[in-house]
Amino acid sequence: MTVHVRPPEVVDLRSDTVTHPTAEMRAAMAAAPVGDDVFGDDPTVAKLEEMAAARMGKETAVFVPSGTMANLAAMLAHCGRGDEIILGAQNHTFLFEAGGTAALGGIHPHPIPNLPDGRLDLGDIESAVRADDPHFPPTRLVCLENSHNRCGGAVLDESYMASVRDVADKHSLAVHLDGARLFNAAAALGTSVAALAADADSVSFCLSKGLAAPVGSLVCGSDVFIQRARRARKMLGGGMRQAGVIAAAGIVALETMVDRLVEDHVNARRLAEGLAEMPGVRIDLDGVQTNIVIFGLEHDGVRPADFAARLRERDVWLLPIGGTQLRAVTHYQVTPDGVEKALEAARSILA
Ligand code: TLP
Repeated sequence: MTVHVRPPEVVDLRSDTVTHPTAEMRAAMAAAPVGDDVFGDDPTVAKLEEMAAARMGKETAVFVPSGTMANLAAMLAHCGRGDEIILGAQNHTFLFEAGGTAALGGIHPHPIPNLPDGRLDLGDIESAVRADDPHFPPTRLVCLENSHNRCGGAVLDESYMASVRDVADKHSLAVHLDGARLFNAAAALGTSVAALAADADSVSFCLSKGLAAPVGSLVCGSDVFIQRARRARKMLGGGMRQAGVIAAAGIVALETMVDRLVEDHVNARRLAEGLAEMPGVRIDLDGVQTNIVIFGLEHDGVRPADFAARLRERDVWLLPIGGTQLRAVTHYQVTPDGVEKALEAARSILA
């Protein structure tokens, strides 16, 4: 396998997952008190879980290695084999988690279209709920995503969450929120993550994206639910021993990296506005609400994959997606100067 060590001059817009831990995180990791967390002995993990639950306004939390495991553990805790979940066809849980709910949980995904702003139409959710009939899998769960990755980082607000809750209550369904970037959504909306998660039974969020910790996500919910998620984590091989070493970075992430996320949003907007002026670039500026910029490229001479390759030669890394689009994600290691460098490189290729 080729290892792509990132030289310092590179503007890495592939994802906010590429962020490196800060010096403060590394110091905290070195100093962290630890214990065997599967025995419940790790004080640093316990502290992180308490902080996470408090931030999300839930009773309890469990620390897991990744956002993918967080979502899967949550779904295993909500559903049994043969149950069905309603989720967006563009949701990360449906597209990019290796089909884990079906493959490992025996859970039947029922995808419905996402609106361009990441929402699921309430009527579509209701129509997707199965009647009580032996032909059908029982519907158990609705899964939402905020901010919505594939929908360009769009955010779901509290009133939308409340209306999904009403539909879910009407049909006795649970609601899981994939809040991998919920802190970005809260920053964009000027509200708290707890307010955005209030109408969800469970919420997952990632420390290793815009918050820049090296590893880790949390699932938050009621005590009873998290007990089940904890068992699911063990079954998935995610029970970790002296995990305080990585939880320590997560604590620093929550303490120091949340308030600065708005800087990433300002940088994403500048990037989007600059790109919008270039020939062939198709971008909905209103849709750029957080740190993700998804744009189309219809240029006579340059296809999206070539564009990405030529940017890479100029030390600007981003990802082509789906053949016709590209994605750029800002984060704490992308400075305003880095954005200008990316725009200059893009201009020189598309001119
Ligand atoms: N997203 C990654 C890739 O997998 C696409 C990225 O670069 O954006 N939920 C959402 C909304 C996500 O965007 C991701 C990661 C996850 C869950 C999974 O997190 P990890 O990568 O920690 O398993």
